Amino acid sequence: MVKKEFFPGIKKIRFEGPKSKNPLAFKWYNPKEEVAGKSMREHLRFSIAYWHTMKGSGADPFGAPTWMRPWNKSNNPLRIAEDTMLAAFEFFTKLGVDYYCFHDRDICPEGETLIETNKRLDKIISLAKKLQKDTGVKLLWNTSNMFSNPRFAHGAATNPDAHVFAYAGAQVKKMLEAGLELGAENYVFWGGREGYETLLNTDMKRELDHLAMFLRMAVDYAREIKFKGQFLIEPKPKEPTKHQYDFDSATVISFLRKYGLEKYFKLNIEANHATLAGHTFEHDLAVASINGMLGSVDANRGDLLLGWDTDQFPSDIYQTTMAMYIILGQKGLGTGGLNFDAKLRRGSTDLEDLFIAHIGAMDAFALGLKIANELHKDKVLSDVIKNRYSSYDTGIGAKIEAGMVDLKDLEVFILKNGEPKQVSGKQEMLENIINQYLVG
Ligand code: XLS
Ligand code: NI
Ligand code: NI
Repeated sequence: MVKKEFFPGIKKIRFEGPKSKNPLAFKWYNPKEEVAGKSMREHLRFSIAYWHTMKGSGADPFGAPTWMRPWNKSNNPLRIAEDTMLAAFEFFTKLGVDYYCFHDRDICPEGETLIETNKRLDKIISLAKKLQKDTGVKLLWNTSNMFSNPRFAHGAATNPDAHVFAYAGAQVKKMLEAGLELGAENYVFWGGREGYETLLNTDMKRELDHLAMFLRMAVDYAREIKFKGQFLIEPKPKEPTKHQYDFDSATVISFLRKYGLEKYFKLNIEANHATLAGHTFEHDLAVASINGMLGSVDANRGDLLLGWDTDQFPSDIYQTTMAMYIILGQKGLGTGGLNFDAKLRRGSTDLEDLFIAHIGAMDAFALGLKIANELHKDKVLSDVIKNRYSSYDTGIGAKIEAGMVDLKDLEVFILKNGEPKQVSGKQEMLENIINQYLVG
């Protein structure tokens, strides 16, 4: 059989340096280049999101699909699933990305029954396994789509109907087995429709208890089958429901702690979800990181003028620098990676646009990595921050941190020392310095 080629005319993408005019070459991402003792490739652990890159169609609520992909040509949906998988691995290897991520329903359409669906899945999973072996591409994480099928209209684990809860459980069971089979390094729970529209018909306490119970079952089953991947929860504040339960890092961490689940989970932080929650990307990364729970990243970008998840490719170097600053600060993402949960704009209809978009995103993170490393090396921020809190290193501050003083002691201190002096936060100076680093 002749090997099918879905991206003819596109060769393996190479690093050509910042002066290159070739849109199909890396300007900054040089996989072998060392930064702080590790190659860029090891630092960045890029991953492709199967749902956008392979299954996206360009359709929006106002119009039909605009992207006519060569892997969607057959009349047989199972043939399409196979062709899509072949095209995916051609894309990963031509782009030079080591990881990918998928939902169960991305890689294969559902059948009439669970048995039929799982049989189909088994076939496509074995194709994925073979292609992983042939190419060396690995599975960063997989997940279950428990939001598209109409049965999940009122949620999955938080559905008021226990029958639906059970369906979701069966689905996650299968995907944990798939994760084991494919060596997934993580397993993601993104909320889907876990949330609510109105309290007029919702028992929020019961729904949250059910969600915790569901996650506990997943942890137990993973242990039973010896699936070792890291569990991740991906916060998002709204969309598709009005109030998503996994609002942001802080909300998810307190939920996990309430139910005693915190040691089994880390967080997968998505840039556009953080901004929808009214935070910066780096804020939600930092909240996860200071709690020891930053596990992975969905690397994309929103649009400040639009109030939904636009899932654009990351291109803002300020943002990628701040993200990499936090990631380097915690010595990397461990088993996590930078997954491009991003899609082309509807009008970007050329097949090569898929490559161009990912190249730009990889370059943006490569630059972010290099600049963040310089900031760390030169202690640009850390020295200023250390100094800003230095009053806690000696005297009354040290006693406060050590828990050695009470309110009466504080009163005595003030009676003796009077008003504190005004101290500048130096924000503009720091912003100016960051710009010097960005421009180089
Ligand atoms: C949706 C989420 C989703 C998860 C995977 O907004 O970003 O794509 O990453 O279920
Ligand atoms: Ni995501
Ligand atoms: Ni998203």
